[in-house]
Amino acid sequence: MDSSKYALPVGTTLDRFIMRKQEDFPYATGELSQLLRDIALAAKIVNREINRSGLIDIAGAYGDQNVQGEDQQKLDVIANIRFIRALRNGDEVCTIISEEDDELIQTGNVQGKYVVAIDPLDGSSNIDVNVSIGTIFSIYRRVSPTGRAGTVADCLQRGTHQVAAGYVIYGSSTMLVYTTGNGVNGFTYENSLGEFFLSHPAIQIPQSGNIYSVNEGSSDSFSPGVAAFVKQCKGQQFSARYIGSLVADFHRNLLKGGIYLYPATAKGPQGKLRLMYECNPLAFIVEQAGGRSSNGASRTMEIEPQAPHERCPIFIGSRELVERVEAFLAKEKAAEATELVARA
Ligand code: P6P
Repeated sequence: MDSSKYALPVGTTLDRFIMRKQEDFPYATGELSQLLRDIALAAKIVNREINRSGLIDIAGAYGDQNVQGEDQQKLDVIANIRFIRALRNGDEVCTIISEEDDELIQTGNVQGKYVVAIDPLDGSSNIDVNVSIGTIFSIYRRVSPTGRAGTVADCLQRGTHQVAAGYVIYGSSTMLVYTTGNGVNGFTYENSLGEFFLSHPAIQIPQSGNIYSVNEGSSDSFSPGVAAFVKQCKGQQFSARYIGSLVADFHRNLLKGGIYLYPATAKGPQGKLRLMYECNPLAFIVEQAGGRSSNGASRTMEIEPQAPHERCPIFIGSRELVERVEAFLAKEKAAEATELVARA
C-alpha cells in the first residue's frame, strides 16, 4: 500500500529554490541568494503586522508625508523600517532607494555589492479597507568600487541592468514573485510553517487578454491615443478591473492576461508611478514572463533614470495589448506632427 499519501510532500521552499537556482546566476557567490532571503524574511514580518493591523494601533495615517507628498500610513513607515533593517543587517547591500525616504539610504555596508530600490508598501491607503497591498523591489549590482558608500550612479541604473526584481502581494494569500533573469516564479506563504513554498513555477503571461486596468476617473485628461485604446477595449467587451493597488492589479493581469495603464494625466504629466521601484521591477518580471512594459513609446527598462523618485507613464501586461496601445500613441504622434506641418 502506498503510505506516502499519508505524508504528502510539502513542496519546494523558497530557500531551497534559491540555492538550487544559484548556479544559474553569473555571480554565484551566494550573496544574491542571501539578499533574496533577507527580503523574504522582512516580507514575513510585514505580513504578520499587516494581518494584525486591525487589532493593534498600527492602522491608519502616520501623520506625515513622504517625498511624493503622499500621506504616509503607519504601516508604510513600519514596512520601511523592517525592509531597511533586514537589508542593513544582511551585509549585501550598500545603498537603498526607498519610496519612503527623500535621500539615498547608506547602510554602512561599504563592502556590499548590491543596491536595492524598494516600495516597501504600495497601495497602503487600501490597508484600512482590507484590499490587497504589496511590496515591490529591484536589485542592481553597484558600479562603483566597494570599500565606500554607494553612489548616485550605483542607484540610477537603467532597468536593463537589474539582476533581480520581485514583489510581495499581501492578499487572500501572501505571495512572493521574483525573477533573476531566468524566468518568473511565485511562492505562496504557509503561515503555520513560516515558509514560502513554490506554488507558481515558470509563470508566463498570456500573450493577450480582455482585462484593462486604468483609473477612468482621469479619462478627461487621457491623450487621444490612450482614449482610443480604452474605447476599443470597451467596444470589444473587455472587463475593467482596477483595484487601486498596483501589485494586485499587476498580479491578476500576469496570471490571467490583461494590461495596466497609468498614463500621463492633467494631475500627473509624467504619470504617477515611480520608475526605479515600481515600473522597472514589474517591467523586468513581465518581460521575463513574455509580456511587455512601455512608457508608450519605448521599453520601460531602457529609460535612462535622472532622479531616484522620478515618475514615468506605464503600459504593462500582455504583449499584444501593450503593442496595441503603443500603436494608438504612435498614430497620435504622427497626427500631431502632420498638424504642426499643416500649421507651419
Ligand atoms: P490612483 C497606490 O498609491 C498606487 O501607487 C498604485 O498602487 C495604484 O495602482 C495607483 O497608485 C492608484 O492611483 O491615482 O488611480 O488612485
